[in-house]
Amino acid sequence: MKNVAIIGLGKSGLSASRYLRKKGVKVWGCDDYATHVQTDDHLQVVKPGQLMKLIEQRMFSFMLISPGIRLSHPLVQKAREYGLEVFCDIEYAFRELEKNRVPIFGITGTNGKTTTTLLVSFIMNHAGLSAKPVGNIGVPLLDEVEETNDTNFVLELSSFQLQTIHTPLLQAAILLNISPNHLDHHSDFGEYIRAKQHIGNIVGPDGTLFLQEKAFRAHSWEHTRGHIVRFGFTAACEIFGDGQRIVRFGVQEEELPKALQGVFSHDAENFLAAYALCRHIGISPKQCVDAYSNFRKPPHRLQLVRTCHGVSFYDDSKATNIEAVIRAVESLQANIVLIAGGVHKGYPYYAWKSAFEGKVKKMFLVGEAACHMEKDLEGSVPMERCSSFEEAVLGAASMAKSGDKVVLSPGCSSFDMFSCFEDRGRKFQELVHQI
Ligand code: UMA
Repeated sequence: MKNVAIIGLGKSGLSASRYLRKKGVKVWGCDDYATHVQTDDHLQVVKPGQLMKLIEQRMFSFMLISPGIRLSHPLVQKAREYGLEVFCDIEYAFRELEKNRVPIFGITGTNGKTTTTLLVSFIMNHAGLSAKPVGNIGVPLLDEVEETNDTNFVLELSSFQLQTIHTPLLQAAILLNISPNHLDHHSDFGEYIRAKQHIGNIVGPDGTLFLQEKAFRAHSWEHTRGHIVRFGFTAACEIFGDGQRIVRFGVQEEELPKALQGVFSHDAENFLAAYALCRHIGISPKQCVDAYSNFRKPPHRLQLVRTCHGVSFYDDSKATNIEAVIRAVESLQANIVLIAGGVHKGYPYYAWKSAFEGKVKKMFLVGEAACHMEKDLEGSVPMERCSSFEEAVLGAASMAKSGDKVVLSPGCSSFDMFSCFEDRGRKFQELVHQI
């Protein structure tokens, strides 16, 4: 019987374990923190020290790591020292799917990847193609791998996952944008950039990488395997929106969806990326544009929750990095009361200084990031540190005047106070409805 080690027994680890069980493989699982996973016939849960010994005894055929496991993790280091192959559940799924010739489209970027993954799937479904959003969106790919898959997989990929995917199986891919994020996980910004760029190397032969114009200009792409097609807002791009129409390879195609005409926002950019990919596989311009008018963004993305006494409350809990908060502030008119903070990810907040000028009237800060924000933004915007999330929301609500916007756009992860960003957003909405 084959033996495989899995590190991290969360969503990805348990999904891989279920899949391997069906193949008759014995799984040895290990988690540094979780205590809820029980040993059964096919999953033997062991302590890190025991797993270390089993690696030394050359017990395993390979090691699967969950996305949240750093490559510097001692078990990963040990595995590599013993020549054991280490990769994530998606790489394993790719190896399984390689023979099936299933169309897989990869989507990554610092911001907008979940929305774009859903949008691409939505347009495909609208055009009569079967499509399933999978991956970082919360659906482990291995859960969907079957003997005969007859769907298009639209695969959201994080930088964590990209680091250990090598099989070039993507039919096409989108890279939406790159800005500093996850510096608590990656050794530096350079490593994060390389992980994101790597999506261009896992497209198959003749595969295309649809690349944001700004990212194209900011980084070097000479080693990218995929054929690069740029999308954006200028005529330098193969696919661009001029505020009115979409131009593709020099041909004026459909008018932009009404909601995106005259705007050059990240929503418009996400749409152009989805449009580029969907046109690439033969979906008509009209079908892409028509689908967009029925598409609803997932919650917690600058979602208007309620307007009360002239104050609008926005839930942007998904904004877990610097750039996402800047986008939120740019999208709204002045007089913003901003609730920010949570788990500090290791980057400075200086970029907010100029972005907030004349727009953000006060910040209410929570979590361990609060002291870093106070230090980095000193003298630029009034700030108040709060001892709880409730205190921040109620404080922001009570100071806001008619015409103001109270915005939860944390710029940080939520794990110090919540189980996930959705949980934080739900709590915000609940408090807002009580006001
Ligand atoms: N763990 C350890 N040691 C460590 C770190 C983690 O043992 O050093 C254990 C934890 O105790 C936990 C398990 O590993 O039990 C969790 O593994 P994980 O953090 O890799 O999370 P999963 O539950 O497998 O979920 C992952 C993605 N999570 C992360 O990348 C952090 C989910 O993305 C994804 O939906 C899921 O796989 C299915 O593909 C979430 C996410 O936050 C949404 N992604 C980040 C983002 O979008 O910014 C990258």
